[in-house]
Order: sequence, then structure tokens, then C-alpha cells
Amino acid sequence: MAAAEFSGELPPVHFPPGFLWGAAAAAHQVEGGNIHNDWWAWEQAGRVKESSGRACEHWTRYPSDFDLAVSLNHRAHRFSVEWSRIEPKEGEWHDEPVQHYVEVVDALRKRNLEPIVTLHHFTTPQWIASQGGWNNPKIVDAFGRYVERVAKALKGRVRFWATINEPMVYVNMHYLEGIGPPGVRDLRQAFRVTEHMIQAHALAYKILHAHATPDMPAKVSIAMHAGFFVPCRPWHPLDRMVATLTDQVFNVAFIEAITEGRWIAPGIAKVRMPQAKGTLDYLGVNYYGRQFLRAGKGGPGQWVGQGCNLDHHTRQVTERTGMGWDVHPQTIYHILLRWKRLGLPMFILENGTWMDDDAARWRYIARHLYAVGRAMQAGANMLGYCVWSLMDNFEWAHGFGPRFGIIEVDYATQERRIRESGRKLGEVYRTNRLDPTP
Ligand code: IFM
Repeated sequence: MAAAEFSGELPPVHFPPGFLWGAAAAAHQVEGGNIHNDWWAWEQAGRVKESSGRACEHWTRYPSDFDLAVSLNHRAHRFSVEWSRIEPKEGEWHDEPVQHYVEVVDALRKRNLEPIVTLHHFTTPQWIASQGGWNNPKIVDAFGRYVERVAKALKGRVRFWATINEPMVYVNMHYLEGIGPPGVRDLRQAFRVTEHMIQAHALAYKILHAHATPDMPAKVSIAMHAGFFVPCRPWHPLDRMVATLTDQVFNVAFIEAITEGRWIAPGIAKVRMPQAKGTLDYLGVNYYGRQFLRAGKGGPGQWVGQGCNLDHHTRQVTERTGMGWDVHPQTIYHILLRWKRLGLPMFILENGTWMDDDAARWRYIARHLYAVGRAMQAGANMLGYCVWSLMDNFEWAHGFGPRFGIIEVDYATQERRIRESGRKLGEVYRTNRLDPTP
């Protein structure tokens, strides 16, 4: 889709009635007091500049936070369950947090918000992290036991599940870049962790389906971070090769494993993984921006080649977010048309930005959403759209500086203030209609 297709002369896009409009968040980023996971231990060890601490106190404030979402015409909400609250020590199961999440789901349903439940969003209980975490094959069954508890407790209450949030970002961040626990930079471990995540997803899929009920059939996916890798020097064959290979490992391999039951093992040889075949009911897509890659000695943080800080891309990269990420709404259109070939419905489980200027945030959201609408006109079967995020929150290694919320949080007082971007998005959610934004 060419940039001109975003011009003001274009017609509005319309979304179907029942489209699941919402926002997303994750336990450790908003709840506060998640003291039994590896991120907490990492924070306490001073490996990041700020600790998640009380975060947004969403653990207790969720009812009023959901009221705000309703006031903005939301119809869905994505949140994650914190494994380390339910099993803070190996084999020591706590019912109270399980009951809490049942109440969270009931609070959503009472407000006509469709719950979308993530089971792993970057945090892992410290007890298993200290035994090697996702690098230890034992984690697959351990994860299964936890999922079993959650599935039983939420039986008949939840339709949409995301087993693992952005598995490949998790692997990148924690096992290649080393900016999250355990802070490893090792390609071999990165592959092993990926393999365990595929197995854990497949097991969770079976458990969630076993607990589904006829009136609440399970729809299970991962939340896939849809990377879009661009050769830094488009004319350079090695840069092109690096971009293609990274796409293969980052985007294609996990999806092929959970649809076809084939996985690229260390050494890039295909191996069969029959238990994972067909374990995807819809595709959850997270999209933020493109990444530019170039040939060079593969360093920590990349599967192959090197990342590029975009500084010299003054022509291709016309706008950047507060995180320094590229802004390129057309890409979400191409991504959706690419994955349409799976023949599955898709759901944007995350899209949004941190911009100092809220008008720029709205422009980012509106342009991406418009591209989603155009993709739907071109045949992409979309279930809904969740903006990241309902409110400002703890952005992992970056602490509380980045503000992704459509609702501002004053961390000193825990006051919430709806941003203008949130109100404008709420109007789209109410009317199912969006005009193009130049
Ligand atoms: O905050 C994160 C989230 O946890 C996973 N997806 C990307 C977001 C913004 O960086």
C-alpha cells in the first residue's frame, strides 16, 4: 500500500458491528507488588533503573480502571495472569490469586468487556527461573500445571486466550540482548528457549480446549510480535539475506511450528514437532514498527547480522516514537495480508505508542487503525483491535519513563487522566468508523 493511500481524499473505513475494540495490559506492568517473579528479582538486584514497585496498583484498582475503559466505549480487554502469584514456590499453589482473576473476569463480563487472557507475559516465577527458567525443559510441564489451574478456574468464562506474549521478543530480550532476566546472550539457549515455548504453547492449547465448554469454545493463539525486517542497504545482497533469515527465524518458524508441526532446530535443520501442529485458532498480532538490519558480525541482540539505530535513514524513516522506533503504518497492512494466508481470523492484540505529544500518539494510532481497516477491505478477517495500552505502565528495562497509555497515570497519587487520544479512539470504538488521517 503506497503512502498516497493515506491521503485525505480517501473514504472512511467502517468496522463491522461486534468488532472487539479494547485495550491491552500485562500483570507485571500494571498490578504492582509482583514479588515472586524473575523480573522482580532482576529489579531488586539493581539490573534496571527502576523497580516496578506498586506500578499502577491495578491489582486493587481494576474495577475503576475497567469503568474508564467502558466510558471510552471499549468492548474487550486483554490482561495477563501472573503465574508467580498462583505458584510462588514450586508446588505451592495459592487459591486467593486464582479467585482474584475469576473476579477480574467477572468484573469485565459485568461491564460487557470481552476478556482476552494472556498466560505468560514476560515474567516467570523465580523458583523455576532459578532452575534455568525457559532453558530448562522442565518448564513445559510446569507451565502446563499452572495453565490447568487457570483453565479450570475460568472454565465457562473465557473464550480468547493468548498462551505466550511475543515469544520471539521474549527470547530476544532475555536470551539475546540480555536486557531482562536471566540476562543471557547466547544463540544456542535462544533456540532451546524457543523450542520450549513452542512445546508449552502446544500443551496449553490442549489444556484450554479440554476445559472449554460448548457455550464458551476456546479460541487460542499466541500474541505474535509481527516483526518487519528491512535491509538497511536495500541494494546490498548480504543485508537482504540478513533480513530474510531474521524474518524466517523471528516470524515464520514459530508460526510454522504451531500450524504445520515443523520447527527449525539449532543448526537450522527442520525437525518434526507433531504435538504442536494445528494449535492455533486465530492469530494474535502485535505491531509497533519496522526494524532495519545489516550484514556484519552477528552480535548480542540479533539472530543474524546487526540492528541499525535508524539515524542515517532520513528518507525511509520519516517519524520515530519516543522509544526511537520507526513509524510506518502501511506495514501493518502488509503484515495482515501476509498472514491472511493462514486462513485464520486475526486479532490485533497490541498496537500503540509512546509519544511526548499526545496529538502525535493519536496520529500514530489513527493511521495504523486506518491501515487495519484497509487490510480488512482487502480480505483480512479481523476480530478486533486492542490498543497498547489502557494506561501508562512499567516498560520493563525502560522503567516508568515511556508512557504508552491512552490514560495517563500520575504515579505519585495513582490518579488517572484520560488522554485526548483515548477519547478520540473511543469515538471510533463507538461509531465503528474512522476517517483517514493525513
Ligand atoms: O510494553 C510492551 C509489552 O509488554 C509487550 N509488547 C510491547 C509493549 C511496548 O514495548
